[in-house]
Amino acid sequence: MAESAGHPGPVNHEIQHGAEVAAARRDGRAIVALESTIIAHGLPRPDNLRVAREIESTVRATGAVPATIGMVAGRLIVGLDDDELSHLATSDTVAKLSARDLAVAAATGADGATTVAATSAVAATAGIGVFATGGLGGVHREAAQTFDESADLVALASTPITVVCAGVKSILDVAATLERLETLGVAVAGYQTRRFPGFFITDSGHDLDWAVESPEQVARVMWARRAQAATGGALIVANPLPPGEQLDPALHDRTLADGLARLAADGVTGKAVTPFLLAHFHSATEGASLAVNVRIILRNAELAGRIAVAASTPA
Ligand code: PSU
Ligand code: MN
Repeated sequence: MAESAGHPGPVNHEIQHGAEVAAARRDGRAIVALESTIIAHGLPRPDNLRVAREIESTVRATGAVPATIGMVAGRLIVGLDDDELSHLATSDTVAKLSARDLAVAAATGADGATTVAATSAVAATAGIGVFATGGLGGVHREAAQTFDESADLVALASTPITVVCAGVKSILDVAATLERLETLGVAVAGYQTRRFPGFFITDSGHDLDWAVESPEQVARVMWARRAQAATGGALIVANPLPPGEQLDPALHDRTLADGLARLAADGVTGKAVTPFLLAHFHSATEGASLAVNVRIILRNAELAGRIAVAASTPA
């Protein structure tokens, strides 16, 4: 059962905490926020529910508590329980919720999965400092004509949270996304690397100014940012897959070219673009990209758990 501060009136629009998260908050334990869009819209069924549970157990194994965020019947929940997680993983009427959609979805009693933008905003409001995902949204190819840039970028510009990811999805214009992150004041550091990862592939081909070497060092960055309070933006910890675990780069490039052609042919636009391309990868690579996608998320969950534990331990 979700727990909340309570509020008179028929519908409670406050953020509700799942039992495990509520207890972790009381005990001052490390918490890692997790998004639900990857579960509802990013990963194919039935693997999605199994993976959602695996992400949570990976976080628990580090000593941190997982808080998967999502909306069930208009209730915004930090720390979905297993029934709620199963519902979002299996229902056909789960909306994809960016930050702007949260209030409308709550007031209309919708079921929804939160993107990076929405998850980070809700996590920061709930006082959670670390969030793990697969790959961020960013600037789409053709954005110069379509203006399709993920709301993840602007959300991260004003949300004080550390996001562990494998870069941005390789379906995007990575160079343009890095430029926008710079403009928006979002800090980016490679985890044990100065190359920006390419999501399914280890190296996007772009250099980074900063590398962080350990969870403890990321915790020090978080403390320094809090002490300076100079900006309220996010810190991205870009965690690449080891080269031996990446999707074969040639297969990646072929699949992407084919997916982009189909996107144009089918006239897919807007928020359907990301799920369409991810689904194309998973079917065209006969599951190879899915296995890689799952590895990415689990590795990020593990690193995020270690960072959250380090950040909750006095220096
Ligand atoms: N990373 C993944 N799979 C996903 C996404 C990210 O490995 O499904 C989701 C995230 O929720 C991200 C969203 O916030 O895609 C971006 O969608 P859009 O490009 O429509 O903003
Ligand atoms: Mn978009």
